Amino acid sequence: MAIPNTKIAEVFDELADLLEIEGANPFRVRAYRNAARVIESYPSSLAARIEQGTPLPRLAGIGKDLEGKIRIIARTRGLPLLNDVAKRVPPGVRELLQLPGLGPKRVRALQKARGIESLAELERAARGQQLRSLPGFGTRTEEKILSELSRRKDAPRRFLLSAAEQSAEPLLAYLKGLPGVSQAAVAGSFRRKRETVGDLDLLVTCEPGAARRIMEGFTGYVEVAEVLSRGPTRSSVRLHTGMQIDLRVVRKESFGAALVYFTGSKAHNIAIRNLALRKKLKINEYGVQRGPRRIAGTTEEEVYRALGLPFIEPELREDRGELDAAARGTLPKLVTLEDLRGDLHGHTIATDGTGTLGEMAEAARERGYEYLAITDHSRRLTVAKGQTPERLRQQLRVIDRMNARLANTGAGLTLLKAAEVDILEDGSLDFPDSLLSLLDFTVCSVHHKFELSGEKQTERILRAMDNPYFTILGHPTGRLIDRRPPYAVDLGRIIAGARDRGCFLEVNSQPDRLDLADVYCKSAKESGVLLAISTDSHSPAHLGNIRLGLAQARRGWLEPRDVLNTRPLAELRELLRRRRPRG
Ligand code: DGT
Ligand code: CA
Ligand code: CA
Ligand code: ZN
Repeated sequence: MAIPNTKIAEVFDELADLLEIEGANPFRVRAYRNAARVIESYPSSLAARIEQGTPLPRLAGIGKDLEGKIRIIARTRGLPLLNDVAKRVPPGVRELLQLPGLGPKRVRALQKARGIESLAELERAARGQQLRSLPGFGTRTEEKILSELSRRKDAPRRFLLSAAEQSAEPLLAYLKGLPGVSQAAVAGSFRRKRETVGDLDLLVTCEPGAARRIMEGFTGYVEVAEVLSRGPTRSSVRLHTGMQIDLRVVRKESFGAALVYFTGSKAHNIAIRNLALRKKLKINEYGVQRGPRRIAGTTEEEVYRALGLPFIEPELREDRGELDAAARGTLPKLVTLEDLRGDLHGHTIATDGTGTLGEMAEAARERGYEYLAITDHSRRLTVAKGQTPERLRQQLRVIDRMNARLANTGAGLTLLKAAEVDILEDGSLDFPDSLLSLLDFTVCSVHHKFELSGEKQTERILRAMDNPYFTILGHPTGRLIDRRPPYAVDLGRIIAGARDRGCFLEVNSQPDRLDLADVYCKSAKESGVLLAISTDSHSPAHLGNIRLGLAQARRGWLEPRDVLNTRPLAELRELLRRRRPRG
C-alpha cells in the first residue's frame, strides 16, 4: 500500500521541528515545512505515482533535493536524514514537543537556557518558577505547563482514533510480513472504532514453532521505544508515539474466539457470557464449549452462530441493545463507504482551505463522488477569511462554469453551491435570505459565543433552524475531543427541533471533532432525522477523513437510509430543497 501524502508530510514536519530545535538555518527549516504543506494538500497520492513510475508533478518550492527525499520516503517510509537528526536530539527533548503549547522554538529555549531535556526536568523547573523569566514564556505559560503535566498524570492518556491508525496500520503490515505469520488483526477499541483508543490489542496466528521468532520481530520493530513485557504468547511494548501495544499469539482454532474476546467491549463480553450460560455453554478467548466438547472458535461467525446469533459488527459491540437486536434479527445493516455518494462540507482557498476549487473537485472525482458541496465560511468568521456576499456571488459564478466543464468532460461530479453560515448570537443567519436563496443548501454552524447557557444556546440554534434556508446543523456540539467540551446545548430538543422543521444534522469527520457523537447519531436516527456524514475538508487530502465520520455513524447504528449523502444527486436535491419557499 502506498504511503499517504499526509505521512510524507509528517516526516518533513518532524524533520523541520528537530532541525529548529537544533538551531538550523531558518530557511532550511521553512523549506521543509513548506514542502509538508504542499505535499499534504496535493490531491492525489505521490507515493502511488512513484510506484507506478509516473513523473511527479511540479510542486511549489519543491526542487530536485526535496523530490529525491519524497521518493526515499515513499519507498522506505523513512528518511535517513531524519534518523540522523533524531539521534542528535535527546528523546526526552522530543517528548517535550508533545505538550500543547510547546513548539520547537520554546523547546529550544528550554534546552539552551535552562538545560531542560525531559518532562521531569521541565516539571521541576516549572515548580521552581524558573520558566516565567524566559523570553517568550511568562507566568501563564508556566502555569499551563504545570496543569498540563498534572492532567497527563491523572488521566491515562488516550489517543484519537486517527492517531491510533497511524501507529496501528504500519505495525499490522509489518507483522503480516514476518515469516510464519498466518493471520494478524487489531482488536480492542480500535476495531470497534471508538473515537479515542487507550491501547492497541493485536492478535496473530502462526505456523507451529514460529511464535518465538514473531515475538522477537515484534519487540524489535523500529518504532518500539520500550519493551514492557516479553513472553512466549504475549508481549507488550510502548512505541515512540507513546502508544502501548499488546500482542498475543493464539492458535488458529481459537482465532475467532480470541478476536471476539479482545475486540470487546468488556460490557459486550459480559453480556455474551451471560447469554452463553443461559444456553448451558461456556465461552472464553479459546472457544465455545458444550460440556467437554468444543463447538466453535476458529472464526467470529462461528462463535456467534454457536450462541444462536448472526455476526455482530464490531462497532455495535457496546452492550447497547445489539444482542437483543441480533436475537430478533433486527440488527442494522450499517452504512459503508461504498454507500456514500458525496461530501457535503468542504472549504477552499476562498476562505480557510488550502486547495483551490479545481483541486477539491479533482480529489472528489478521484474518490468517485457524484457531488461535493463547497461550503466556504460566511463573513462573520473573519479569522477564517469569511466571504462577503459579493465574494460568495463571484464564487457561485465560478462554480457554475466549473460544473459546465465537469458536465462536458463527463466527470460524473457536480459541485453543489453552499456556504457554512455562522449562526449569530440572536439565532439569525450571517447572510440575508436573498443571498441564501441562490445556494443549493446551507451548513449552519456556531463558531462564537460558546459560553451561553444551555437554555440560550438551544434557543439560539432552534431560532436559526426556523429560517427556511437552514439546511444542515454543522458540528452540532462544537466539541474538540480532549481539548474543548461541547457547548451547553440540549441535544434532545435540537433533534426534535430538526425533525419538526425538516432540518438535518451533521456528523463532522474532522479527527478531533467527530461531532455528532455515536449515541446522538442513534437518537437522531430513532427520531427520524437524517444525518450528513461530512468531512469539513480544509484540503483535498481531508476528503479521506470521511472514514472517521463514517465510523461514528456506524457506532450510532446508522443505515444507508439514515444518511443524507447516500442519496443520488436528484433525490438529494429534493431533500435539500424541501423546506424552501417555492418559486
Ligand atoms: P481501550 O484500550 O481503553 O481503548 O479499550 P479496549 O476496549 O481496547 O480495552 P482493553 O485494551 O482494556 O481490553 C481489550 C478487550 O479485552 C476489551 O475490549 C474486552 C477484553 N477485556 C479486557 N478486560 C476484560 C475483562 O475484565 N472482562 C472481559 N470479559 N473482557 C475483558
Ligand atoms: Ca485496547
Ligand atoms: Ca489492552
Ligand atoms: Zn467548515
